[in-house]
Amino acid sequence: MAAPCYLGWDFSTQKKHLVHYVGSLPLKLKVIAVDEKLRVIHEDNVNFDKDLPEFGTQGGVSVHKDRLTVTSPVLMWVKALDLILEKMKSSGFNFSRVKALSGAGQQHGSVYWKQGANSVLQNLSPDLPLHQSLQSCFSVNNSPIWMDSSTTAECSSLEKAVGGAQRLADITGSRAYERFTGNQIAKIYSLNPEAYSQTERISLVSSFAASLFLGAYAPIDYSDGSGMNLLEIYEKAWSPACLDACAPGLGKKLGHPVPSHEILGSISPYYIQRFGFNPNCKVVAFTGDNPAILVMVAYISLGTSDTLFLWIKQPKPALEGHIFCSPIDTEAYMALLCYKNGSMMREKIRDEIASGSWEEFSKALVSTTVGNEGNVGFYFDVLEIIPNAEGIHRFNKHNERVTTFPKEVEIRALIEGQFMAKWIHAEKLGYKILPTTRILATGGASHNKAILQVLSDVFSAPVYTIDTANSACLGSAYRAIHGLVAETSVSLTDVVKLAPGPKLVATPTAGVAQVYQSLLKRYMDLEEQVLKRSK
Ligand code: 5FX
Repeated sequence: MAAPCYLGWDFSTQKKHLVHYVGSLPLKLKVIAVDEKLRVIHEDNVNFDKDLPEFGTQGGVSVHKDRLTVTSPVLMWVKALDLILEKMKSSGFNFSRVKALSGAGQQHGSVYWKQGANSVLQNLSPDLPLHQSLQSCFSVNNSPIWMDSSTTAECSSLEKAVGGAQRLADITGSRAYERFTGNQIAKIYSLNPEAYSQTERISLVSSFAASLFLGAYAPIDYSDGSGMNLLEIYEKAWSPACLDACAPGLGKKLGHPVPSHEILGSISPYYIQRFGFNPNCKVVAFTGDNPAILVMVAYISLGTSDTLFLWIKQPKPALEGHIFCSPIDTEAYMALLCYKNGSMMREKIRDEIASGSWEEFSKALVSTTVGNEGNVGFYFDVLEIIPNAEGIHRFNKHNERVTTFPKEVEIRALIEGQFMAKWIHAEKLGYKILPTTRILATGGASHNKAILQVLSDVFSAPVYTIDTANSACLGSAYRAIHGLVAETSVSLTDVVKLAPGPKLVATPTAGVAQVYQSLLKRYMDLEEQVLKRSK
């Protein structure tokens, strides 16, 4: 028998920059195969816009006239899977080698299966592509996705129904967010009650994709389920109060959530007959794209927006950021914080005062001292998520507002400020920096050593980098392997030992911890001031 391999699917975003409001659209469906030594042996993708022009999407999505409603055609995802499997087949990929598969979906997006769809899934004809068999299986053809922000009214009524924003965060890990699935379902129920009542099952993009491989409705996993404003993150069960506030009979339509490493079953006979998959190939629960890449202790994506992922044992849900159940360890949690003024802000300052050159920018940064001699800055070109403030605010060492800083001071204030903000808000969500903490930096700025040094100093932890162009796919392939052995208490950390390791790029400078201890406290107080002024 040919050597086994594992597939990781990515039904999410092209670049792992996790940009909530700008750029980075879900352009492609991707797959990676790794062998037992975790070497990548095959990669493929389908570009939604170019390969499936009949759906008329831009970046795989359709932005509606109100600019707030954003959807993707559900059949586009199905057809993309048909295409990619055919591509793999024609390239000679040996499907019989696949021992297990798993995958990632963009978080929060939802799929509405019509009455009877499960039986269609269970009886797929191997002579037809999936999209032909499934074309009448959806009660809502355009799936709301994570970029949608049209449900402000539903968010308010959900928070009200459960006793306020903090109460909702305490139950589900997040206050109400427009893109979170419960609010999207509530909108569908109120605008189109008929479609809602015809719906037999509601999947997330991740569990929908798993259903396609399983040939039956796949359950939602705890981790992706935490992005719905519906799951009690400690009990790991749907919250009756949240379900009732969103739509009637919702619990039944969602099915029971499962641990993220659960083996859901063997692959559907359809894939065995049509592509030559091994009948023993296992489908491991799919999860969200962000959870799929959480394989390290702390993770900072320095993309267009900056995103911080944290591994947390005792979370403190707050009005900002999100707590999700960990996809790796059922006892742990992950926190996610997203900042809009990330790399775009750094680039803006670089262009304005460092002649557009990263070299000049870095030179200025290293020419200044840790702590910036007490000068602190807040740089929010667009309205920031955390804190909800806007504008540029500079303070000297006496906490007095100043209108300008010299070039070098400005650059250090920007970088130190961005990382101090992350540290402070991570701490608010319950994150503790331990001697074992490692920070994994990815995205554009992860190539800039001077910036990473500041990150390491502020967090007092070593910083590593990895190439993450395919991180959600790779994370999914590793999770497929982990799913097979999780029952024997092998941890994901053991599984990924063979993976190409992250590269150490910065360690904390001796003696700087004290400098930041007092500066972080000041930064927190000044942030309060900035927030008050922005209101
Ligand atoms: C996370 O909360 C998000 O909304 C995004 O990062 C999506 O998961 C992107 F797919």
